[in-house]
Amino acid sequence: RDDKCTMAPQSRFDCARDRVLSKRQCEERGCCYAPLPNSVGPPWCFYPSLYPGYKLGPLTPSKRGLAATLTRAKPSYLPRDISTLRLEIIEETTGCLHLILKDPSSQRYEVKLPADVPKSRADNSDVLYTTEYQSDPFGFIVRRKSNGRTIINTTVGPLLFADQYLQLSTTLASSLVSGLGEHYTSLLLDLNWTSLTLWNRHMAPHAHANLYGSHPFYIVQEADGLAHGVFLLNSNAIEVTLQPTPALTWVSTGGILDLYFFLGPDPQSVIRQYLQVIGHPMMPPYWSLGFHLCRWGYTTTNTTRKDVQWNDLDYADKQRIFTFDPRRFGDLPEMVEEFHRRGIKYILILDPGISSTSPTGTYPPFDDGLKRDVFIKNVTGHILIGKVWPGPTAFPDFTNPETRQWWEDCIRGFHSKVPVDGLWIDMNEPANFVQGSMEGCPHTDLEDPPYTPRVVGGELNSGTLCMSAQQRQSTHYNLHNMYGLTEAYATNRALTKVRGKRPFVLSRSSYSGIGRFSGVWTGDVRSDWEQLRFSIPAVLQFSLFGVPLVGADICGFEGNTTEELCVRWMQLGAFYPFMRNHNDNFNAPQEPYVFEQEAQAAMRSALNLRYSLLPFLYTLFHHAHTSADTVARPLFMEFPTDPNCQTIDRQFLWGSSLLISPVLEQGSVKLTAYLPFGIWYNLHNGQPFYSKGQYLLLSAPLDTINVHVREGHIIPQQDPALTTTASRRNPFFLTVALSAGGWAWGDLFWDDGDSLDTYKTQDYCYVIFTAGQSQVVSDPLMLNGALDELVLGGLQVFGVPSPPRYVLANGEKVSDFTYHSDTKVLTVTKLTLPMSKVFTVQWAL
Ligand code: MIG
Repeated sequence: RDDKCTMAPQSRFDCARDRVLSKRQCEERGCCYAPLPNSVGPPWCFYPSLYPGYKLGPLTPSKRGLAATLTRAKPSYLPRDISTLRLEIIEETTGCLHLILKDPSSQRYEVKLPADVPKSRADNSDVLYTTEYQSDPFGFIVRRKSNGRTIINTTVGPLLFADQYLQLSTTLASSLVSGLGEHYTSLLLDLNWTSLTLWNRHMAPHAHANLYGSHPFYIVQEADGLAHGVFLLNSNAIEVTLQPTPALTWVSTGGILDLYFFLGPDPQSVIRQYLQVIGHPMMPPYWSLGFHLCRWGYTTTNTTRKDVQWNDLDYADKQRIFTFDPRRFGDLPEMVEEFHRRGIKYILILDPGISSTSPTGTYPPFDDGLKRDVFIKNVTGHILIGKVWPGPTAFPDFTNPETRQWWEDCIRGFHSKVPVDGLWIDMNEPANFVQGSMEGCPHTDLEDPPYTPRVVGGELNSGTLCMSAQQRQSTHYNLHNMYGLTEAYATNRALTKVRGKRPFVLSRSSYSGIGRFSGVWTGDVRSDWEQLRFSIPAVLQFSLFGVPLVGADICGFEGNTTEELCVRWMQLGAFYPFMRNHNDNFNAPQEPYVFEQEAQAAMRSALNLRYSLLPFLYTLFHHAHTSADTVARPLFMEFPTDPNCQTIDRQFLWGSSLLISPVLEQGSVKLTAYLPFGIWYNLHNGQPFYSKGQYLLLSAPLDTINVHVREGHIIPQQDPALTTTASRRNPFFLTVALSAGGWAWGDLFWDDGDSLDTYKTQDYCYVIFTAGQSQVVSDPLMLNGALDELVLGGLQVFGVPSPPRYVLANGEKVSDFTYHSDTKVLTVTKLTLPMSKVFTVQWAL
């Protein structure tokens, strides 16, 4: 017994995770007790090696893998322990292994992602993994076949499976772990005896708190540039404990253990394999990549009319959704029509809570909802009433198909008066100002489970609904983390049907797979420098989660911004895939136009830079949609074999070719930035840096954000304009960043920006650009309409070694070109080459 307890403190796995145990209680569990000087760090009560657990029965072949029965002789120390389990192992694809553990004798709750995820043809030849099993106590090991590396080893701790407590520990292949959002963390997670809870909560981003979304997925960077990922498809409250061994323990309060292992072998392939399970992100409308302006506190249409595209709750009559205040927003329909005439889009907020106290017959969303039985019920079968902005409210149950139909009808009715272009869905954790409901919650094991993960407020129903509340698919206890996802699906579907155009939805709460339906913003960030800095890992995490359309509230939401902070935030925000300046009620204004000339000029130049890059950004979204590529990309994903890139989260990439290095500190006019090996050209002037993979000191005066183009890439751009509607019609130009050998490649996806499923219906254009041997050539692979009448107006070629003697466009000499011998940039202007035809621009050295 004693030698079973002699492992190094680092290798201990906590046997008293669910409660504090005395020595006697610890030993009653059959665990080891060995106090340490510190109460933080390794546990005092821990499992001995080979702690008794499940025993593996014979492994029998199944259709695409193996299956077996697990049994345990003695129940564990947990209430309602499940002593027989069914194990299923499925070789889904070459890179994806799927392992399911469930109760064969009773149907437990299982996650069902909304709208079936399209399945691509599964190919499971030459799988990248091998598996091994320890039979008593049961454990499994997953290895990378190519090098034998252990990816997962669960024999280090016991498997526990009780009704409300499921636990599985594993070693980690390295300490470089990212994911497990949504939390306020750096891109790499802290493994020093920390824990992260996944439980959706209306909570301003701060450290050690469960925030708005849940994504039970992590990616591990292995030592040699390889990577793997793990997804636990489970929507119950989850706590993940990380320890420096390195190792990790999943604890879930319900459901089943449904685990996916993605073997990559490179980081981007891991994300692709994950997104094959949860779905690819939607293609956003082109206009949604423009600059969005919003605040809480545009209290009338007159103030909104300044320039704004969004309205917060201010529009609603008594804060009730699907109404608008007749006095302050009486001419809302006219305002939106006017926006549309000016090429501006309009979005407003919807909270899910439906006011339940309006006199009968005066508020159809509630009356109809009652009739159609769309609201979540409490345990006695009455509608659960909570409290949000309008006062007492009922909560739609979006797992019910009838609710989605009712929601569509509400949106259709409102849209016929106020033709919104998109919807912003807030408070959908769901947030509730009273705990559970106006009448509290019954005392049951759901409200007060045997183990409650560390959550803000201490109880699962803090700031939300009762756990015992009834939804169509299951209890709120099981479905809580899916509320935002199911609402996003219903909203996306409704907008699609009502408008017949590509929908735009922005959601605060999220769960795995929400990228199919919606973008996400990172909630109520504070207007300070620390939050500016942590917005980068926040955005990059959503890239890993398959939500490329993401951004933080530019200039900060809570508290007053300062001019300098707001300038720096607009510069960084110009490179959030979703760019919105949004402000809290009563705060000092932070629209670009309220600042001094110099600050305004800096903001304008950041906006112009973004608008000029929209064709490139849109093309990246196309690749995210069709190939599960990332848009805002961590450096490690693009340069996995460069150890310097493993930890970087103060810089990031757009796709594989633009490197963004923002200022994140007050008062700084320079910054140290890492440039991976190769030539990087300053996007502003074409100045090359020949990097050996090194840190450089870059100058960054207040009007500058550093952006570098990677050698070998061509960026399609357009002259910027005030709106996306106008900029889309401007001439294109290409930024050509030649490699040392004089080559470059780029592409452009283009369609009308607003129609549904253009990729599927083939109503798009796709053009490839190649540069080499002193020329740039276009190759239109697909030409369906949208590029007609658009022209290439010019190009800038970085890295042209000597002054060209002449320049030819489609074989004809052009006179409008310049060459800078100090930067080696060739600029050609005043071209009018049709984008829908093959073109060639040559220069003679
Ligand atoms: O309790 O609608 O995160 O963006 O402005 C606050 C008012 C409710 C929270 C959102 C924020 C929004 C605000 N909402």
